[in-house]
Amino acid sequence: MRAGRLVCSLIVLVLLAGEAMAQFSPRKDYVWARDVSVAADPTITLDGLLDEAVWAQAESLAITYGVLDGSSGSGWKIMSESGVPRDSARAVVKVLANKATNTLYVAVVAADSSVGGKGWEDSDGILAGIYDRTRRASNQVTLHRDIFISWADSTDVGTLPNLKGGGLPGQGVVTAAAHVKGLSNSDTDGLGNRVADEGWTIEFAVALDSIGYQADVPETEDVQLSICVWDMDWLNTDDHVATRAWWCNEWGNNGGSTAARFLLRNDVTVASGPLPEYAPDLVVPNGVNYPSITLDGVPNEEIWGLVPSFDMQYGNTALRASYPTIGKDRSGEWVIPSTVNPFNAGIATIRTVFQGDVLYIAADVSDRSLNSYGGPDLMDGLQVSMIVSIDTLRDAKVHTMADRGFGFAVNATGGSLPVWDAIDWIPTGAVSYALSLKGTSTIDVNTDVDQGYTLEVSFDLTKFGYPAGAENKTVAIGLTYHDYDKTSVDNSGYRVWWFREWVGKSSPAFCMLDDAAVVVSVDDDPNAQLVQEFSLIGSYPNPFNPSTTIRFMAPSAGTARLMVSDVLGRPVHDESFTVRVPGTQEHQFRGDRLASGVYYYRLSFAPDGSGSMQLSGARTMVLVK
Ligand SMILES: [Ca+2]
Ligand SMILES: [Ca+2]
Ligand SMILES: [Ca+2]
Ligand SMILES: [Ca+2]
Repeated sequence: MRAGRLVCSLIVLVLLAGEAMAQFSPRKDYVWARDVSVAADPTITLDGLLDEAVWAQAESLAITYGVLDGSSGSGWKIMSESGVPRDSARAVVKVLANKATNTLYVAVVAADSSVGGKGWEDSDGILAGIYDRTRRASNQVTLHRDIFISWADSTDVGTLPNLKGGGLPGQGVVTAAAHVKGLSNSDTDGLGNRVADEGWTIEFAVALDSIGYQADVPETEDVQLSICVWDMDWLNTDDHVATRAWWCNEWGNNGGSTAARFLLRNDVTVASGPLPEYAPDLVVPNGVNYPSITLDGVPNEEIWGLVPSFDMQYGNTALRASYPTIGKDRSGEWVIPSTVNPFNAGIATIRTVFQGDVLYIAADVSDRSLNSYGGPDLMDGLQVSMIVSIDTLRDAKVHTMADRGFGFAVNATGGSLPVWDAIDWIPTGAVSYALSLKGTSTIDVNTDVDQGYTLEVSFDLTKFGYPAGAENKTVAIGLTYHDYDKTSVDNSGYRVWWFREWVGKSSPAFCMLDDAAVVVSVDDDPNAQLVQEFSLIGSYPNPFNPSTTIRFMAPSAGTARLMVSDVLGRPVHDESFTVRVPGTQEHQFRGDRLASGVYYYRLSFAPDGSGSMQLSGARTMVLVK
């Protein structure tokens, strides 16, 4: 113990106030819904007319055929092969909320020279999907309500669109009304002369109670609602053509790609002025001050011990509930139905950092049964799905950004096996990775207990369409941790995902490689006076050779004791030492006289003069010589 010295290393996310925040790349997958309950007249009458004064104070966004709006899932398409759109789909979406009635209001204002339609493909209107929290199950995260408001079954001249969809209407979720500027379902004046319409307006309300959202809350509520605008024109003429354009997701939230987010917060009102920042789902810190990471599968570089982490584990609903924004809704798990219990879910600890144009992801996985790749349901490994910002890889028909899934699996010899898109992208240098087994782990041996593996993956973002040196790059990713266990008592295959399970499924996390979030070490602990209780932080590096540093927090001066045992529980080290000053503590442990292998350690702490003693849980460290 370096007695008496307040030594610690911790991450400082240097968020330079003001200017640095303004450099955040604007994300395009959300819109704020201002509360109208504070307005002099908060009444919104659902009649398709936006003549209420509060609509003039609504936030809005444009959905326009042929225009990229910056959201990874947005796109457009033409429904016929031969037609040429002259008056393609375009609309402005406006949004409000009323926290007193817990209602979301949405208006869609479309410009359209030929309003109406008939049949599924040949109609005007919107297809939207709203994520329904009340229908969520642990392994079913995409349950949603379709909102389909169109002229699909309205063939008579002058009729208005129908409201239908999954669970609608009649269940009190959505109420809608429309108004036409022109003559719907007819393109002529009855004398054979073409008559152009001006457009249509749809005004609808979502009863938020019915789908598990709350508008009157102090923290941001992320209502997941995407909108696709359908436009059929000149149905009975040679110019007949139908087009669509969508914000974030073509098929509602049941489809792949991105969930659009309507944001609610009780202090964001029509009177509250500038809108708050909406933080990224994950801030990836900047490792510019540290040596380049060596991609050897062993995340023992100092910087890996300093960056934040999060865990993934099957069956851990509390953990999932701790994920940011829509990660609470979209993260989930799946298990092979025939799985034989008992089943002992491991933990994957994920860390991210970037250096220059390279994004690094490290996983530290505890796994008692390692097995070589036998398919997506029977593998040990990690999958990273990523929306790729390369314009040449956009889908030729729907124009959405490309979506790729990179799999990194344990192979039969204890090394690594690239799967799915990793196979094609590794040779280009865009993706690199290495995997390392922990301790005495073996592959496909079902009579022992393994410890798991560690993984380091890198993505050269210049090969994913990002300009070299670009500031504050944003990346949409999802992570899936696959675990297959086969022992004398257990045969289980499952996967756990953070934000999204697969390519093309549900919504990725919006991650920002924040130039200003610089990882630095400091020889001073500003939080030392705030330490309330004894806690063991962990050891770095791990694996180690020959020394590692154990960090813990002490609330006062006292005596600490470090106890180390081998995998069979035999003590190999027992040492007491004095803590002179409260705060973050470091204690070095050397393994010179020990053999390679897995060791467990626990720490106890007795505050001076208290007569009591606290004991930490056991942790694992691996000595590799
Ligand atoms: Ca109205
Ligand atoms: Ca039309
Ligand atoms: Ca390394
Ligand atoms: Ca396993």
